Amino acid sequence: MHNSTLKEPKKISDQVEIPWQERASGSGEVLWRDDRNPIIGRNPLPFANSVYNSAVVRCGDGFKGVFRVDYRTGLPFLHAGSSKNGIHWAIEPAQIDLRDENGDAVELGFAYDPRVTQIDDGYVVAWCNDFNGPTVALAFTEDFTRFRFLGDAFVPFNRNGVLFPEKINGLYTLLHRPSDAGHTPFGDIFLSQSPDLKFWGEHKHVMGPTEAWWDNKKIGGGPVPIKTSEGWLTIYHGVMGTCNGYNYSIGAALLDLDEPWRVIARANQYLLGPEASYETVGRVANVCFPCAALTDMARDRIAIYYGAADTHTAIAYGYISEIVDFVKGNNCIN
Ligand code: BMA
Repeated sequence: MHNSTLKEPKKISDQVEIPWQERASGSGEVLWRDDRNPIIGRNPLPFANSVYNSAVVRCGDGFKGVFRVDYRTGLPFLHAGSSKNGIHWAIEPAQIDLRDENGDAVELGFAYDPRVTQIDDGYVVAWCNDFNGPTVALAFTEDFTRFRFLGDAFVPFNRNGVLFPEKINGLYTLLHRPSDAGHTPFGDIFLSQSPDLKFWGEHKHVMGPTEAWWDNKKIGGGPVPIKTSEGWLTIYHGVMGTCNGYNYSIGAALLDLDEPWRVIARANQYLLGPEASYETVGRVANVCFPCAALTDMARDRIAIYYGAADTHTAIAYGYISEIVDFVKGNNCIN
């Protein structure tokens, strides 16, 4: 991937079936859980206590992913993984092979909450990186074997970097969430653009917490936005402050296709919040943290991958058109 030779995005293959289960009869939920959840449970690797807040994509005749792996030191790092069916994942025992432009290995202090975007002739990983404190870093890969470090997009502190799947007005477009060094008690989603994934500008404010209590503390981007006729369907996490701590739920909004810093509609309530035991019990209780979505546009299906209680990886399903209707029908934007 070089600026001068940018190619058209590859067509995402709809040949590989994404994971799917039908909504239980009688359920009125707009998102519903896979009954095999959590698909990744505690202690999935000998040196790791948990894998969660991770990103998966279609790739070849199956699926690939970049996973947040929390070591028993407490520090998180990124590992690649692969799957034939999107449910059973083989996670590499070693961290991703990250190299700089000279081919030298890049060592990270910590790395977490990856998102993966298919764009141009490969995939861009955005994650929260240690750069004298957390910020958003990017890497490019074609094969999930070798990753080229593209650098830190912003100075600290920042998290929740999510790259759009195509350039908008000729520029790469990244959602991100400026923050502080700790468990940030505030947070709005901003957007920045770049001609080359290196120099970022054209900064815009997208949206912040609302007065609805479910997301009154902070919000942050989730899976890669999905292009629909009604706008970019953007699934995000919204955080409520309670007397027992933060509560993370999954919300959705529609952003303008050409000017995605303009919010067309935003649901005034969450689509899925912590209820299941694997969401309410774990290292951090009451967390549903979406980082990826697989779509089957022909069949209107979405499978949302989310971290549960900072301990497990889980999947929820929905119909894309129903989510769009839910956002428009419960809109809180004038
Ligand atoms: C956020 C991030 C996420 C985590 C969430 C809940 O600040 O650290 O990785 O899932 O808190 O603990």
